[in-house]
Amino acid sequence: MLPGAGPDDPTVTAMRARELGRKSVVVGDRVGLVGDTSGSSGALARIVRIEPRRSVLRRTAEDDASTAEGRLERVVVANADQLVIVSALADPPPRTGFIDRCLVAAYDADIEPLLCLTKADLAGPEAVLDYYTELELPYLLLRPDSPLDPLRSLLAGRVSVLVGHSGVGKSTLVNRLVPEAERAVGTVSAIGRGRHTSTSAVALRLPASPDAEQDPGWIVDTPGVRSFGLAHVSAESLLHGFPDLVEATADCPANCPHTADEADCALDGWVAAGRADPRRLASYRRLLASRAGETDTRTEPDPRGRPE
Ligand SMILES: Nc1nc2c(ncn2[C@@H]2O[C@H](COP(=O)(O)OP(=O)(O)OP(=O)(O)O)[C@@H](O)[C@H]2O)c(=O)[nH]1
Ligand SMILES: [Mg+2]
Repeated sequence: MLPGAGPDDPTVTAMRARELGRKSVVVGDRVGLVGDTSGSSGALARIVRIEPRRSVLRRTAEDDASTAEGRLERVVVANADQLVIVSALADPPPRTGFIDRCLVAAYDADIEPLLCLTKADLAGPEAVLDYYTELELPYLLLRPDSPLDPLRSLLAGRVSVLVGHSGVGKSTLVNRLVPEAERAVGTVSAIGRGRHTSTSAVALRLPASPDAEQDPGWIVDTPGVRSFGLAHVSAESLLHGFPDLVEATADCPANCPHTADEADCALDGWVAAGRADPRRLASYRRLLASRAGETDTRTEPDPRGRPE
């Protein structure tokens, strides 16, 4: 969409120009165009420049930077202001380990998180919300008939990217917000996994509401992911995803690795004194261990103790 273009203006089709070299264009990029930008049928413009990115949301296939998969870094989206972490309350069940990873990625990329708990018609949010009580994490509960105004006002004026496991209802939500989007919606199999219905990320302009003057914003639907690898985030930055634990580390010895085998790590005393939830510390340490290649990142416990 061209700068200043309204929702009814034609979409311009453009291809990468040779000047770009090996730089890849990702969803959310602002680009410089030359050529036919009329948007008329058959018109083709060329992308000659990528503007500096305000934010870059990345993930790796795995956590361990010493493996090929861990080094394979993907830019999920550029220039996002808000990371909407979509988690179903059932079918598939919520995984706080996954949400924690998304929070780390959001803080690392300087993108504000918003937790959207979908399928509230199937299960209650208590277990998930209890786990996050010490964080000032904004959240919304959604069921198929929920009014969307609260969500729309949180999306207004910003670029928001939806992330979550397959089958949690990202595309369902996008279709409710942008009916013309007609994003394909899949079913969830008997074992509670989605079928990876969406296969590429797509940015959509949200429709303007008649009574609001504000820019309604943009939403990016992404394909479901199994995990959110964090090999690109330093051990120190991992802690930013755990604001409820950060304060305790002021009392740690210099260069404390914060691992369970570090006898002087102040995090144990902090949790023992009831100042943070022990499950949060366990989750942080699982991430630390997983970055060091010690554990399988795919076995995160369910907050309700249900095995995967
Ligand atoms: N009961 C219930 N079902 C829902 C809700 N939201 C979505 N679903 C169903 O969940 C299934 C998966 O929805 P999708 O929107 O395709 O999920 P997705 O997150 O886009 O999945 P991928 O594209 O595979 O990543 C569909 O059968 C939806 O109808 C909800 O609030 N309640
Ligand atoms: Mg989808």
